[in-house]
Amino acid sequence: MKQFSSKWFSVISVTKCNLLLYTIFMLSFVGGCSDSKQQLNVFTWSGYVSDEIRTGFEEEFGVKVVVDTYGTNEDLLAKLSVGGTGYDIIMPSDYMVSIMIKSKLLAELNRKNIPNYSNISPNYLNKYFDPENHYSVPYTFGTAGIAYDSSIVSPTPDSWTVLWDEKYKNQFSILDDPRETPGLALKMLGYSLNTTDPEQLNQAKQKLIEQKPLVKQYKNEAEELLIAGDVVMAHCWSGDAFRAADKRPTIKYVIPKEGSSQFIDNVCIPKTAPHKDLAEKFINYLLRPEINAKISAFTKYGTCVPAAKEHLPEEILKHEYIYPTAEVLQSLEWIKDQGDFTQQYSRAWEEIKAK
Ligand code: N2P
Repeated sequence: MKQFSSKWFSVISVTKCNLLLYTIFMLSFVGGCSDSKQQLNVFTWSGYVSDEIRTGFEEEFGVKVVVDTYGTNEDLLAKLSVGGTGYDIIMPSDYMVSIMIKSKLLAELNRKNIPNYSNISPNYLNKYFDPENHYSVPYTFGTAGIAYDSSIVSPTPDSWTVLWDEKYKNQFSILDDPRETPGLALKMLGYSLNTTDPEQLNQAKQKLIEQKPLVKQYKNEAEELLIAGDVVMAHCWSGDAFRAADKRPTIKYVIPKEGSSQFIDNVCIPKTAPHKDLAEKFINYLLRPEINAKISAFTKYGTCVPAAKEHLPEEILKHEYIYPTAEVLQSLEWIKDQGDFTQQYSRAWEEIKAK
């Protein structure tokens, strides 16, 4: 009897043990499932996709979103040109959309999968860089200008020439960008930032070489530098200036009187995207008015979705530089794809940096 019961006991233990193994197996399977969730790979500018936007999409669609960042359109192009990056979503600016269309790097969007496309204001559609928006959907728009700490920089800067003032030696940063940076010197000299005149570009290059000993840092993510007080001025993109001003209210932004650049950044899907369907769902999500409002509030750039404005505070809607006045708009140029001459810009910028 004793023997019998112990036999039964061991049978029960084996069963228990199996149950335990089975449970472990099932748990690891479930864990495995979570790892094999579909993944959306986003490649974008820093400060463009907030954790809230990312996790909101992850939770609603049961997927994982991974966000990587780049600093210039040219870095994005270089990465994409080598192919097979695994990226599903990218956010090139206007002129880069046109370069990428010509280079056949973008997938055509299936508008049927993006019903919220109809939320976009026609003001931001059918632009020269993608005349029928077959490949791009506008994300945000902004400008480049000068952010400055108004408690230190005086008088209030109104010209690009302040970035050549010895007084601010080692106290300002300049964008590290083969189009924006020569562009600022061209504007200061009174030329178009799209010049194809080698002599004008050469003058701009000399100016930037002359400026170099005064520059603390060439950097595209100026926000942190401004907040930390590492610089008192920055040639930067408007959103970065306004985000810095949130944390350090003495930071102000100005578009110099000689004029500057403006951009629309766009959401596109690379031709090599592994998850095109999911990418279109993501684009559709970004175009929901309440989501688009969150994007504008976070990035401090303008919204292309009029219905998003209902969810935005006055201080953003009335912001003189987020929605520039007609006078400021007149002084702004879009950076254009200058075909073969584009290389001259990149070369000039490399030469300046190598000095
Ligand atoms: C980065 C914003 C960059 C926009 N914070 C430039 N197109």
